Amino acid sequence: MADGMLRVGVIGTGGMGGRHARNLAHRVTGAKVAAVMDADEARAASVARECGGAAVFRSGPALIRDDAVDAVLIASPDPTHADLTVACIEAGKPVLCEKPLGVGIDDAKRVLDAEVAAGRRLVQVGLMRTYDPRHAALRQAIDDGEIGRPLLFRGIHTNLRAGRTRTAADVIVNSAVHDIHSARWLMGDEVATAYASRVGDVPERPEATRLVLLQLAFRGGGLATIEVDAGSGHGYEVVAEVSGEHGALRTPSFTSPLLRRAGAASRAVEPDWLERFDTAYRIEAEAWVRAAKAGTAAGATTWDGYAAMRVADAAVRSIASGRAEAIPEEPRPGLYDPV
Ligand code: ISE
Repeated sequence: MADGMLRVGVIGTGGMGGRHARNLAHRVTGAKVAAVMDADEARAASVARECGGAAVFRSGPALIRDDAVDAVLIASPDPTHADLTVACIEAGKPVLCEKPLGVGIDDAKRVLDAEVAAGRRLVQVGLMRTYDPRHAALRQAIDDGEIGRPLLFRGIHTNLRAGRTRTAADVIVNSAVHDIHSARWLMGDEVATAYASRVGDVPERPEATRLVLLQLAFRGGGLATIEVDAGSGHGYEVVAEVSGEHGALRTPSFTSPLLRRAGAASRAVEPDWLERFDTAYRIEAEAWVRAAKAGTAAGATTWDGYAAMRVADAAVRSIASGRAEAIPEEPRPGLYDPV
């Protein structure tokens, strides 16, 4: 670490990685972007310039190994997450890996096994909703006993448009995984069974999925429903609601003011997660940098990423089987005991 600054290497400089890189360079104290890598070299070079002249790498593993990189942020496509995160663990470098921890349960398990074998927490998973002030306020109210024991989590998650063709597995593993994490965190429990159903998108492409609905049952008796609309057309919205024994909580959906005009009242809806969760991404990166410099770890753990993936995996199996799928109990490795 030069000048007390954490030298971060960013792998993947598209929408999400570019935002992380700019946050680290300009909005987070104690870190600088030392290196970047992207399959699109011109894009990497342009982000490197915006971040004060970071070195541009052609390969993720080479960036991870470089002595001028203290810690790594991974925001490349989902299929690369597990291998790159395992490489960071093997190099002994702290890593913030975007969710999900790969494209399926085998990927997530590989990362879990590698970190447990290393015997120390190096991985933070980009399940960042715990850093969103609107979600954190719900958790605080639950901790303060405002609603008693949580009984039901309801998550609504809409994307503006699907863009590419999204299968049910893709919508569940890439998008619903956030809401699964929120449900575990806000209910304070692990999921026992998952039932999932879907609505198709366009008849010409039967695998294309517009919407998924998940119904989860927790070990302690609580329930959750999660809806993800992959192409709502109206905007990006994430709502979390928890009903408890004697009260209910709901995150406010919008930050925009209520506009009354021409005989109508309306509110603008954010177009995407970069806007809706702008604050959360900054706070998440601050927490990661602080922890990496202190030799500790913060945020969602590999266990959280793995546990969310196990639920996602059961939901994907449920789409195929048409039945609720069980998630057998699995002991959490001691490495992830709360401190
Ligand atoms: C995207 O990858 C994200 O991480 C967003 O937070 C999520 O809401 C979106 O659905 C995903 O595709």
